[in-house]
Amino acid sequence: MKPSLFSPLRVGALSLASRIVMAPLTRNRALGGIPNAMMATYYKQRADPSRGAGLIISEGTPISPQGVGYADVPGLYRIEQIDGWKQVTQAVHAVGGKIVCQLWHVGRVSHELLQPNQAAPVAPSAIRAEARTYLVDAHGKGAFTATSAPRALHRYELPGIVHDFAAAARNAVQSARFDGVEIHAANGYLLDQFLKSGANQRTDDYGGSIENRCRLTLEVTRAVADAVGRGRVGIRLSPVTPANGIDEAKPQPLFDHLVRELASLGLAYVHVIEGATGGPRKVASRPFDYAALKAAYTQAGGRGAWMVNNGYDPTTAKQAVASGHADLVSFGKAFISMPDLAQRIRHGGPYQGLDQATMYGGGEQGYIDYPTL
Ligand code: 8OZ
Repeated sequence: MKPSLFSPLRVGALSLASRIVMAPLTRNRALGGIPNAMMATYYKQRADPSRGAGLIISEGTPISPQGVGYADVPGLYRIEQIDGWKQVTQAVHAVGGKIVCQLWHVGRVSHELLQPNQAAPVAPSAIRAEARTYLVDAHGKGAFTATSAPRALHRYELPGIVHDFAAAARNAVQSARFDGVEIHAANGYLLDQFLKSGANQRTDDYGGSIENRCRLTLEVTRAVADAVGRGRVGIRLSPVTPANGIDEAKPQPLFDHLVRELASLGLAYVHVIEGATGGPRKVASRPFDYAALKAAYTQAGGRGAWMVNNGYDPTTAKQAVASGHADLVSFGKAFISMPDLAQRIRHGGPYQGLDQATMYGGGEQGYIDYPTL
């Protein structure tokens, strides 16, 4: 029988009740970078797999102070942050849910005011991102602001970044009790900056060839898999997104190579953003064959679940799973405005729209007050 959106699936070490995944969503409500009770409520509202998500991927979670690029995002490198996340995972598990933590280093998508000692953000090369970040002023008012000029990372700093990813993964699974982690290698952040030649002009063995540009992402993935077990690790990729000013002229051979290398690591899943993140599913200047990408992974022995994202609606999501295009589909904005999205899909609606004004920052409004059926 063909799988449906509502069929269970074993994903690495995790048993999921459905194929409906809540995508990672930055919400900027962790004051001072510490997860709070309001966040536990938000995730719990979406966690019951019979009505909400079969799997929740947390919002991007900085692995180190240097990895922070926005105000009020919840990190995972201080004891208070681990304790804050524990409340979240406990609330999710109490209703039978599953949650993995998205491990995030923003690289050049940051601002000096967010960095330790107000230093320049770090990047593969000293090339500024055509992007904006989100700052909060002394009065608590948030605003999008241009990113600061970055400095190029020294080669001797890279093992420290690999270490920070692995340490955060341990904090997530062993201390905060997440069911696993997702490595954020998408959307123009640090790992995507190393992958793509628009941001990576290095002349050492982390730049230039496809093999070299994939090196940091693969080192991070191996270290994280060693830290928490490969069955608890996923990775998120965005081959053609222009998010945060990132660009790659030849994405197909780059990502085909990357997923072939990932295939041998035995990960739980690969999560692919098709097209422009949160926008059009096609980027005219950057054609890409996602079926070929999946085939490259499978033919190289990849057995992880294949998760797709971006602009899916109930109809196209059902088709994606029934046709074998994907094993899992993640929904972002739909899960903000519909905590019981799975229930609504099962009943054919009604569907509830999103209030854009309350997406980033603020309090309970537009966060934990969306109604269920
Ligand atoms: C929107 C606003 C801030 C961050 C991503 C973590 O695009 C993000 C993000 C999205 O992956």
